[in-house]
Amino acid sequence: MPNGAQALMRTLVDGGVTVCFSNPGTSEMHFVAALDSAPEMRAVLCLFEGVATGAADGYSRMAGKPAATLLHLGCGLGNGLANLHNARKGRVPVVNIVGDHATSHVGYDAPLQSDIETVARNVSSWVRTSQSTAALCRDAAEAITTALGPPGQVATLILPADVSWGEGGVPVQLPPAAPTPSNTDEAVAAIARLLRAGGRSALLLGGRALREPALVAAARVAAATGAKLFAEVFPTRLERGAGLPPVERIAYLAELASVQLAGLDHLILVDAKAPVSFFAYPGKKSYLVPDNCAVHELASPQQDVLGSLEKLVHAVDAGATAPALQAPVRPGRPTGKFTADKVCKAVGHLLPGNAIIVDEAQTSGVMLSAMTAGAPRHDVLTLTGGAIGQGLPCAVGAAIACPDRPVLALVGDGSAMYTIQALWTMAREKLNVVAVVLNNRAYAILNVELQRVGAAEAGPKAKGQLDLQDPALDFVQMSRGMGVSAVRATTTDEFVAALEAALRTPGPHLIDAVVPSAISGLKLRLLPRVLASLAGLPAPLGRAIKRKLAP
Ligand SMILES: Cc1ncc(C[n+]2csc(CCOP(=O)(O)OP(=O)(O)O)c2C)c(N)n1
Repeated sequence: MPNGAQALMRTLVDGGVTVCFSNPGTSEMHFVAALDSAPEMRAVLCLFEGVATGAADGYSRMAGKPAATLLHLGCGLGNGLANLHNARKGRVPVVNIVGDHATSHVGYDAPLQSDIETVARNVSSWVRTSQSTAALCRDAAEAITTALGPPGQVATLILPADVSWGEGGVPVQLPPAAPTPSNTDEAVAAIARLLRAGGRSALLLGGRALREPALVAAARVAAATGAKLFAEVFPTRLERGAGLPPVERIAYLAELASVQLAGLDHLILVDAKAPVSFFAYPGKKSYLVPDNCAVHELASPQQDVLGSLEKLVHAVDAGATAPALQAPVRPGRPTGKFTADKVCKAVGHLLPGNAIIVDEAQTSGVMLSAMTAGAPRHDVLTLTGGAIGQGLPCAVGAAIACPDRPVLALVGDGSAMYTIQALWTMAREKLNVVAVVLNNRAYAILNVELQRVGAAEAGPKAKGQLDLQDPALDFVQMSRGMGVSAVRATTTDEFVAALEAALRTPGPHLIDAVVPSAISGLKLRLLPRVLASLAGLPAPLGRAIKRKLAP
């Protein structure tokens, strides 16, 4: 008979969980030993829990099934919380296995004793401390089923050491998945009626609605009814590029989102929430839906998104309507002064087909959407929960889920430093990741926010909290120190050459792109650029962008 840990391993593997991003300690040693009992389980060591949880998030977004994490008690789980938060907000399935002291040891308040369940609850919709070896695999099967959803969720199984080492574990198979209902015919018909009634309507697509089949269905509805298509601000996984329906993302800046949504009579949610601003600002609205706009829900996160959209296609008689599709168009090779925009332009110029872009470029990525709009089809994974330090780990997970696809991670220097250890895992696992650090030597976005919140005139101490110049971070040395080849680019030509070389050479590479901050002279420069990156371009900006994109 297997012990608890061995039976758990079998239950995970049989339940489709075949990758474990781990950072273990003593209480997890039986689980670690059991890894070799299941050849199907890939174990990936991460040198910080935030890397393990972010990798599990990225893996699951691309694999469409959960990975496990292996974390060490409350402290280890706590270290991984920020990226579990991102997974939760993105409705991404993750199964955490968190080791705990043996039940007989808990009463002694040993140094690592803490209230793990309390730590877990913040990010997990399912938390259980398994009480016995006999119950363990039933608990694990429930954790996997809950994580799978819909909606995808974070489930945390706490594994006391004696439950793990106890004899008599019995693997458990997952129950057959319950069918996911689409919205009712009546509800869909009501939405179809209002779409045909002639007001100004938009579909707001989120979650699973940003995958190709759902996008095509939504684009048919849009073409047949004149409704606009929006995507949520930070998509979990957006399929885009040449040949796919283009969709305009709601802007991060509430001022711009309000412009996008102005004049709408109906906003129809498809696996998405009604838009709110990221933060509250004095005198500004938090809820961004215009006052006279009615909100309807075509598909909730619990429902069948594609099924509901297909019902709507039928109800508006759009089955034979051709969806608008993005034409192939790439920007020319960038030249001249090196800026973050040139990095984005180079990405648009060189992006290989079927790539996965992980976008944590922050202010430096303002032009990324526009520059890659007509590139070969690709997936974009974004910072769903706003907790930075997600980009490099997410790239690890995406590359493990899709070993045949190139992964390009664009990360701000500030963001990169949170989970820089991800580079070591990239090297150890020989992942095809090109990491571009947009090294503007600042927390530049916070300079914007400092102005937007209307704080008092910033003095040197305040400005010092947003400045990363001294000492300058040397990402080339850090990367090489973790086994990832790296170069620094300080000119546009150097960057383009480095990106070309990195994309054609297997294995991980890092490019330290030393760029000026994209937001100096904030009001004059940032807002027009963000506006320009939106699909509904005002004419002069549209012309300017087209000039930039012209080969
Ligand atoms: C976990 C977490 N800590 C802190 C923040 C606050 N924060 C938001 S953006 C940012 C700085 C980002 O800097 P960088 O990645 O260099 O991008 P830039 O703003 O310079 O474009 C910080 C600290 C956050 N969002 N999440």
